[in-house]
Amino acid sequence: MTVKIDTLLHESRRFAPTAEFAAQTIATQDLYAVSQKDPAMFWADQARNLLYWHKPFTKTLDWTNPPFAKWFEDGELNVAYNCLDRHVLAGNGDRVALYFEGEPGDSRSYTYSELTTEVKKAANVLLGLGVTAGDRVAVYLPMIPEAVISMLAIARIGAVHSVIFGGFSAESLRSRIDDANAVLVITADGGYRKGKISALKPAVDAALQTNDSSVKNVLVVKRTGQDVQWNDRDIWWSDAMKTASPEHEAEAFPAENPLFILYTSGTTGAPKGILHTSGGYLTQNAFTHQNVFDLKPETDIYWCTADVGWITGHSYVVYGPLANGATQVLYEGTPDSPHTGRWWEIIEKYKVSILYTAPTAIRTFMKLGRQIPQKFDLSSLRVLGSVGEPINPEAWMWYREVIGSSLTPIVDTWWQTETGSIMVSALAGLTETKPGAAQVPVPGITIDVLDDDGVHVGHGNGGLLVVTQPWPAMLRGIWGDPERFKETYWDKFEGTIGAKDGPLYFAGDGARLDHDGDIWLLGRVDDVMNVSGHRLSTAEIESSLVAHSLTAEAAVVGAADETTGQAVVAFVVIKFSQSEIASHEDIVSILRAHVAQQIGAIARPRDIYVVDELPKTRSGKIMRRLLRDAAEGRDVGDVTTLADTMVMNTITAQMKK
Ligand code: 6R9
Repeated sequence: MTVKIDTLLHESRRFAPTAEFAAQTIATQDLYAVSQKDPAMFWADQARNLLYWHKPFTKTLDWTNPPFAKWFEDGELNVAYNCLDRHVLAGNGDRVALYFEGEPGDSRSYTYSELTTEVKKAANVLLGLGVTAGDRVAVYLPMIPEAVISMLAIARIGAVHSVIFGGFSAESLRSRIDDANAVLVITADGGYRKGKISALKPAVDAALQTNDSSVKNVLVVKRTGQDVQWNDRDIWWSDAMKTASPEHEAEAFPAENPLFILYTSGTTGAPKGILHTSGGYLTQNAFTHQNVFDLKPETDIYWCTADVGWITGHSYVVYGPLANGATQVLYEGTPDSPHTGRWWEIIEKYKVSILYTAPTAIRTFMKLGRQIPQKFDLSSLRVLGSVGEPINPEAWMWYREVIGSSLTPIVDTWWQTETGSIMVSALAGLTETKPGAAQVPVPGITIDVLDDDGVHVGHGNGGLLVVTQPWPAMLRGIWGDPERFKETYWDKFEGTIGAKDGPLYFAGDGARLDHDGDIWLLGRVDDVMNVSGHRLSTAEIESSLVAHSLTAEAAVVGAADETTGQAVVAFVVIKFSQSEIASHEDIVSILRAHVAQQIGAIARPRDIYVVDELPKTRSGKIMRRLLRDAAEGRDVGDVTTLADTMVMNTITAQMKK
């Protein structure tokens, strides 16, 4: 939900951590003082303290060729070794790494020793299939332990994973596999979602139908036991693992070795493959996971509800927590299966102490009512986190009062697929929090809010959020497209006053500084929507709609939605030749299904309005702003720049039909 600017400055509630909490917290105020003196040196210290380096680095940061940064360049490490073996060697092999809870209620757990063995075996399976360092491997799995095992096994041998969210369609899967030239796909027969079995393998089969695919093999995890089509290239995961050796020595790779590609929506049609590398990424994730959440790996039970198909799952299910030796819960299903108290039941069962989730989930629970969580014992919770979109103060307060017994600190963490790690957030034991504000850059990160000319906006004003200095977990580029990388993130402020000390990273988010200088996020400033914390591009959905033979033209907007933050609303003009053939209802359901099939169910428009014409400027640009007004039920704003000023009247009349 986009926070309304004018209400922000009136938010006067403040919540300091209790004295008891503050007394035992890991983070110290010192972190800010030290990091401000020399951020790069601060990160070098963190890298040395938090990670094991097979070969220590002597160079910290190379920013001589911006925006291409290199961190800890001459150092060597193995990411999986850092997440696994070293904890076992330190005597923590019996600590539980994962408590897995399947949606139908099955559960299993893995200690750090067991997880290490599984990953070693999986690494040997990959090597046996001819996967070598630098190769790309696509992972298309439900939220099951094998997803974590696969990612770590790929990292262990120096290959690059590209995890594709299980909700994406065959079409989306194909384009991502092709863009990265993946040699292997790891998938499952299916998974459990919303009380049903959902299939995954058929999408892989469809994506690989063309014979020119770079994919040589498909490893298939048996999760549901449903029937699957079988091809020569397919191998059952369990067969391969049964005969794989549990011995595998982790080899060291350079700190800048690519770790993964993760596709995310941009302002234009094709998703961007965001590239992350190893040493810097792992450093910032270990640091933020420890200090933002006040993680005590010996005693905490941590649960991040994100799917590994998103960046939050990469950084705060896999890499941050495991690098820190945390014990965590991994849950396969949806919050309401088989009943609406499922999450709270899991928290009670495992005595979860740190919960990290998204505002859209919190708002859904708010609507269902507090009596549901109140039936469970949530007293183990001591830190609550939020991520994915701005959290409105009302949801923040509910989260704290109902889930956090009016006691727990809430950390609202702002970051992106591109930033790799948390950038702006309170630190649980240190910061006096404000409902609705992400507040302060984490130590080592420098953030500013600027106007279009690159001028700092000053307290009490709004502008655009920028990162002013390189940071360890920053994206290293867009896979195969260095130009787009520069253009999207670095060109915006080039040559402005603000950029005199170096290039500025443009995040695409609006922000406001309050009277204390604290940061409030205001939502995207571009054509990227945020639906339930997931990024979707207007352009991508529009191009899917116009790809259908019924459609002549389409415009998509993100309209405010009480539960999902924003919802996809589409306006379509039907081809004249088709307009007599199908009824409105048919058109709407055909097109909704079409988008779901082409992109994935998350992109399926909430509403589709069939209209005669779209509002356009004289130069032919669609004025989405007016459509958003209409979709949100507001009076339509200034129409004077429209070629036909009456068109919005016709559209609003047609929407009522
Ligand atoms: C981690 C993640 C990134 C976009 C980002 C912003 C929005 C994320 C937020 C937030 C306000 C927060 N966003 N966290 N807005 N407050 N705490 O979500 O990555 O999927 O790449 O989305 O999400 O608009 O630009 P990603």
